[in-house]
Amino acid sequence: MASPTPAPCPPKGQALLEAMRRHLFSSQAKSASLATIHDHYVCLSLAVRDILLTSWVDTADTYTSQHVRTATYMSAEFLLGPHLENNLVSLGLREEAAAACEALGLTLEEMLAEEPEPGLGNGGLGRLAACFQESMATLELPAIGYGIRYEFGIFRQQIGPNGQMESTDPWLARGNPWEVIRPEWSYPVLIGGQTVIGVAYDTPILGYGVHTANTLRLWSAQAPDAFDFASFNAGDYTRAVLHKVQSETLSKVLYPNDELEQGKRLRLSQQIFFVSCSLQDMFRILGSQGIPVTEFHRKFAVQLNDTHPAIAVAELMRLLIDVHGVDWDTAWSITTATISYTNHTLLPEALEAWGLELFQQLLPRQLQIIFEINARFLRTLRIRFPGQPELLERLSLIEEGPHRKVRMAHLAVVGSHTVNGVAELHSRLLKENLFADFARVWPDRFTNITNGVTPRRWLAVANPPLAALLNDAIGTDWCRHLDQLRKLEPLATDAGFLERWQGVREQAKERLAATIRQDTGVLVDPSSLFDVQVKRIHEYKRQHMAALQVVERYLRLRAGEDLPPRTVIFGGKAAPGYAMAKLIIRLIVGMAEIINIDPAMDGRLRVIFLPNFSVKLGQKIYPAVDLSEQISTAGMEASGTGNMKMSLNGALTIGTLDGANIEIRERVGDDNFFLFGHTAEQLAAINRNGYHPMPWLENDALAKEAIDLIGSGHFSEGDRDLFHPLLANLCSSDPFRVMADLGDYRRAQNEVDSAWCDAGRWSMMSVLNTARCGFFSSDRSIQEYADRIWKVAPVPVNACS
Ligand code: 26Q
Repeated sequence: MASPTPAPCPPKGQALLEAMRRHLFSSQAKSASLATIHDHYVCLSLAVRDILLTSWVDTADTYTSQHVRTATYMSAEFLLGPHLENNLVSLGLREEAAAACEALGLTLEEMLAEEPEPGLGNGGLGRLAACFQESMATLELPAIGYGIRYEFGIFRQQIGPNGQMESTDPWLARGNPWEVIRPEWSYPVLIGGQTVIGVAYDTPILGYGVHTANTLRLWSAQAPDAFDFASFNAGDYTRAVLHKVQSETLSKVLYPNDELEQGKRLRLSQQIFFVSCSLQDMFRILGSQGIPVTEFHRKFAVQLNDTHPAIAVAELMRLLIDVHGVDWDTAWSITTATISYTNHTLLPEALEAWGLELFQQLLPRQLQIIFEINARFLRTLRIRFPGQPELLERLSLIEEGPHRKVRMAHLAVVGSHTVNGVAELHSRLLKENLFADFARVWPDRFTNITNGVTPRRWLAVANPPLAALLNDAIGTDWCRHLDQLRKLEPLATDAGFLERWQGVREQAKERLAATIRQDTGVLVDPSSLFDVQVKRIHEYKRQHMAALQVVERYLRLRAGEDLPPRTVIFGGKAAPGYAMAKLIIRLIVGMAEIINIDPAMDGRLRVIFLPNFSVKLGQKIYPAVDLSEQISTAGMEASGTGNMKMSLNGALTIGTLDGANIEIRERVGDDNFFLFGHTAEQLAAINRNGYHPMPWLENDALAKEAIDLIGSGHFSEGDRDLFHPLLANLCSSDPFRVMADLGDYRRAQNEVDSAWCDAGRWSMMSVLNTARCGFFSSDRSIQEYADRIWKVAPVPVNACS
């Protein structure tokens, strides 16, 4: 039989194909006969890189020659996810790449699967930084992202019978075709009396459908060349090398804690390291353009992503005063005109505070500056609010007591012109609670900018069948102007369209079912309701409440109740030192083990814990979600962004009035959202009267039965002690008010079951969720930052080279 003729390669595909062949020889030094899949992945990436370099170089040229005002986004985390497919979509080359791969006997899917993802973030905050980079490029805004090039990103999670196990993420082990080292841009940073050098590594961030490619600049720590020359001369070679290794550990690993665990010396060193390098880089750019340092704030707007880079307030002061000879008052006006700060949490235990001794050891000059900022700040307060020493103590940059500490959030607020929260409720609570005193002092400093997600990665890349259906139904504008999704509304009652919608959703669910089978070995029914909670594991996010609900469902099914088939899918990492979060994973795994083999379930309940939730896995999960679980204790989730990704892809939400859920519900309509639970205000009132879970539990036979079943060892091979800490916590203090919301959660879940049984109505609600979610584009968030905070305008880039 004749071999099948290869598909004809389109012209651009032809160019990609030739570039791939060339790189196999010139970059990988191989012939086709020896090439591995990874070699081919590298070649395709390099071929794509060759194409995007034009935009990158032209963008840098344009920004330099036009002396543009520039936004810089400082973040300890950038959870980028894989680059290849995103870059292909931005360049409009996805089809061409698929054709080029085919011509080589490969598939684009295999290539994409080869790419290790840069997991340089923990969760929401890091992913937000990545979405924002992409939106800034798409909106043609001059912007630079500054962060740390961690050699090891967020740990890899494996799931065994005992729950989570961690292993390292050596994402750079096989090289990284997406970065360029810039050894000419490296800066010294003095930490604890020793100098560390930060070397720039640049990654291009392409805008969608424009010629702009901005830069993400990540710093890697290097010991200085003449490192510890003294001990080397003295013959202590080994000691010199050890010291060298020590200073290079600065950018070794991302701390895997979000919200919790503090006070680590290395963590503070990481913060000053990347902040100082970034600010020195800005001074270098200023100088190279002949702009005086007193114009710093006209050239740059600096956004602090939470308090992790808040040391920038003191470091910018230090550089202005000590290095550039500016006087204090001028330096302070420049600093506060430059910096703005985004807060991402209300949880008091998550607020960064560094012990004075540690600070003094590592950063004595910066501490001196902080004391001076504080002295001047308190002086003005004393005049404005005479006779209120408690107020001054509450506002001070220094927390008094036996262990005095620097409050980084206070430093950030005092050193910024604008402070924003990330959803309306969160921003209101910031003003009413966490920063209430500051809001009295500076009422106009506080504002809200609700988070968003990029529709390129979270719709066009993650869900090609949905993207194609949208293109067909409402044109292609939605990808740059997500509000255009509104045009879908009339189609929500169009039978023909709903059928195609169903088809798209089935495809996504079948794709996820295949992944589940691969990753867990469990077969799930793609026609069952996919009920999904993926996010970091945290008590305030209440995965344990969802787990209790699953146990209740199991009991009801065993008792013969007729409930529609559900597949309940969990995913997310627990901080390695967070015992309760790990126990919650252990519970879900134990439940899955028993429930998935129980013949009494008769295919009506499956429980899955998908290991190693990541950007890559998220791209497979979000499109396949029927029910989005957003069930945090009201007032605790600053915004959430997974909620937006799911709703955008047509999921219905079951959720509390927390974070951006409130705004999602307002937009999609209360008929298309399953609301339950106490509000933040109601919980505050309950707290004032003294909360106890027992009265709630005593009136709830089903909840008691579920808790007893867990306590009996049913999901732990007879071990009655394993889950004791979790159950005892729920029944005694229940800090996250699970028991207060459990009954109403069950009611809402019952409504979900009935709604699911009317497939036509469910589809209509699904369409309306997508149609009404355009607001949650990160383009809209970034437009707000640019207009209201940064005052940065677009600078279109033309092809010039
Ligand atoms: C702090 C000190 C020491 C070590 C680690 C940390 C640390 C690291 C990461 C503290 C917090 C984080 C991450 C926080 C985070 O992801 N917050 C989430 O931000 C999202 C984007 O705004 C919101 O949508 C989420 O609601 C919020 O939880």
